[in-house]
Amino acid sequence: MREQQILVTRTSMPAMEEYMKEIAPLWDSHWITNMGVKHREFRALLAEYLKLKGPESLDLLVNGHMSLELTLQAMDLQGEVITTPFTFASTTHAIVRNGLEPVFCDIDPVTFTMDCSRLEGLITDRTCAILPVHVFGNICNINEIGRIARKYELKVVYDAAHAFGEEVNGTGVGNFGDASIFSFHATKVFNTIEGGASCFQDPEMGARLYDLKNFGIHGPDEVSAVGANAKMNEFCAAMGICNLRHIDEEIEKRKAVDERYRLRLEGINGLQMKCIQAEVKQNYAYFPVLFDEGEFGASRAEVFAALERRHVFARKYFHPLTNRFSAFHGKYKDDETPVARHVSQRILCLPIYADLDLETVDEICDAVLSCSEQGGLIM
Ligand code: T4K
Repeated sequence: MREQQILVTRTSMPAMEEYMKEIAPLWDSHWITNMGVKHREFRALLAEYLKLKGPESLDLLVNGHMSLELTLQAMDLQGEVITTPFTFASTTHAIVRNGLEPVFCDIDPVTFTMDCSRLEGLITDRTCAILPVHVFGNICNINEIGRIARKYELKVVYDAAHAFGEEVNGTGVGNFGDASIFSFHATKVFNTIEGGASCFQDPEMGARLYDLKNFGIHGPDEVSAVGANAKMNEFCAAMGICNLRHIDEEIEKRKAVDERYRLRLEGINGLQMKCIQAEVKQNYAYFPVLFDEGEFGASRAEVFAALERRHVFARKYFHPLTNRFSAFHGKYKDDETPVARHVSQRILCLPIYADLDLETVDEICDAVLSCSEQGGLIM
């Protein structure tokens, strides 16, 4: 059996020489942070790639989480924020760390994004914003969320950590809502080692965000706001510049992995694959699969163990739901989000990354199918 472990993802990196060439000028300038040349260049390139109005519509930050936390802070919100519990810790923590109250909306059983039919029922006179997540790169119902937000005069901040480079009918996802944040973490489709960005519509909000990421400093003699430090440094920006050159190629390779999974797992009873949204240009960030034990013939735990025996480490993104975190000491309940609970108990993200070869994808599919009577002959 293969000795090498197959993990849920593997960081995409440029050739070492390419990165060395990109960072070499930093040894001449000795300017390695505080919005230097690489930061400015990367910001402009990124705005173009993401199809934003221009570089002034986005800011670069130290990671996805701080992009989200400081974006909420820059909006000066108070009260309740409607969000989803089917997400990474960051989404809920960004709300709570701003002194805001998360209100959990259930999710759609197909896209796993916020179920908009439940949204209006959760709005109170304390609601100030909606924070939906384009989870796994599945795009939320942006039209319905926009309609409801306008009706009740609520802010909308999208957690687009998983949706880098995606488009809906040709519009870059960073253009939706009042703001959207991206994560450029090592585990993402596109990385800057650690990093993130916030895209926004209101330049005044953008200026407050800039203050929050750079101590409110406006020159050697002027500090006009109380901010933190969440700037992207020059080495991370340089990594972004390199990785952006190869991103389309990387996404194409991921697409081939996605297609192989679909070819092998299509039509298996009790196995639900990531949905396809016809209007979305996808990035193939994740390959989530939902197992219905009754119909498939094996539980999520059994599939997980079968993969593990073959040194394949799938991940239970996202389990537990954030409204089940012990950090909240039972304050929130997952029985108010039964669909999210159902999905969270059955989901497994199978490995997907640009360099994953199709033979290994076949091995993974064989292992999954071997758990079910439907694939019982495959060992
Ligand atoms: N919103 C959402 C919806 C998010 O999913 C995230 C992050 C955020 C906001 C916040 O963005 P950041 O502040 O992180 O930029 C990982 C990531 O750390 C996290 O970025 C990501 N979501 C989350 C879904 O996944 P873990 O705890 O699962 O990571 P870890 O260390 O177990 O890594 C997973 C796999 O990735 C490893 O098995 C192998 C591979 N890997 C990992 C690292 C660190 C690499 O190939 N290279 C690496 O350097 O959280």
